[in-house]
Amino acid sequence: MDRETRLFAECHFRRLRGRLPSRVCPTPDRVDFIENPDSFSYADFFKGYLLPNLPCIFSSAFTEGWGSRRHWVTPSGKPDFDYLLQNYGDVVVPVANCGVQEYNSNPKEHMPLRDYISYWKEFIKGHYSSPRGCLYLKDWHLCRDSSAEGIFTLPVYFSSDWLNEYWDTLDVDDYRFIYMGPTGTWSPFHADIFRSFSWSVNICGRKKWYLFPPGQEEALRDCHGGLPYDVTAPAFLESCRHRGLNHCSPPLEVTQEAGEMVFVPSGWHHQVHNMVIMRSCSGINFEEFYHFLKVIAKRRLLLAKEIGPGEVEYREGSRLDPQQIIFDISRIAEVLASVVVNPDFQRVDTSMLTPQPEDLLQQLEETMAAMESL
Ligand SMILES: O=C(O)CCC(=O)C(=O)O
Ligand SMILES: [Fe+2]
Repeated sequence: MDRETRLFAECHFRRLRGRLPSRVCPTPDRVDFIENPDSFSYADFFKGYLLPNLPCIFSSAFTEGWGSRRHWVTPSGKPDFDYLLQNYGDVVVPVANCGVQEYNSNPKEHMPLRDYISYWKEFIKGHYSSPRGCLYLKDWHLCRDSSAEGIFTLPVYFSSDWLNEYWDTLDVDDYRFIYMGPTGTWSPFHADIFRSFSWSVNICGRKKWYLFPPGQEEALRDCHGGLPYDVTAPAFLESCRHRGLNHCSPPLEVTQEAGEMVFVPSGWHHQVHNMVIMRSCSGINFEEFYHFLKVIAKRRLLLAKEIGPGEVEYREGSRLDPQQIIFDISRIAEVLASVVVNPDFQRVDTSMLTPQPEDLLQQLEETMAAMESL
């Protein structure tokens, strides 16, 4: 991130500060397609999509060098079952049954990848149906459980990824998931954890996304306040018509082709259908949220201390530049400041928290002040 971009972003957030947060965002007319990696900088993404919180699709040129794209797909664009079996056949993976609704999600079971692939082959042979239902391999933490060396390369646009950095630091979890499944598998309507933004790449096959800007989900609630499970279900569409829900504009529909990367901005609800086939993606209570912020804050404060001329070395060869560090510190400070004054957080017993949230906030603010001139 360059200095001008950071100042631009800080100005953007200063302007937002006085505004009401619950404003319903209008649905944009279209989703931009970003063709060429050479002419699309970090600042372009940051100013054009991340800050305005708008989705976009990156062309397959952005994921050209990925090992998964090379090894996991046959020349005819189908998943390479033999390669997957040879390399991951014994790995136990989570599998959801898309045909069974459990609250607003699907029940999950676990099985070795080998069994899932057998099911998949049977499903294809059975003309895309099976007595076992429609099973979707979801949320497989391949990167956490085994070496994912070369499978993907973190796009520069997502290099300051707080959620994954948090879990990597704790060495417990991550938000990097693989999904794979036959045509017909799908993910019900939801928004991502903590209203985080996410990005996701199709290794092969085609996905259809239904995207709803933040706030629009409110108009979709039923009489009990529940959010829909399937926004494409005829009964749901009929109930919308019945209730005269024309103040809720239809979702943005996006088709994601093989190799393409979708950016899902913060707080956007979405539903996803596999039209042809597989993907890999990146992506608590108040106490845990504080812990999460603290871990990232400490890491940024440490990096801030080291800022000298040029770039700062950062985890396994990827780098965070000084402007990104300063920007992250100011964002963490702002989020923490709003956590500290939140009435729900004030009900939490914070006496055991170290450092005390107010002290951490002060440290962040002092560091920001000391770095103002950079
Ligand atoms: O691909 C899917 O089925 C779900 C993707 C999703 O919800 C996400 O990446 O946030
Ligand atoms: Fe999602």
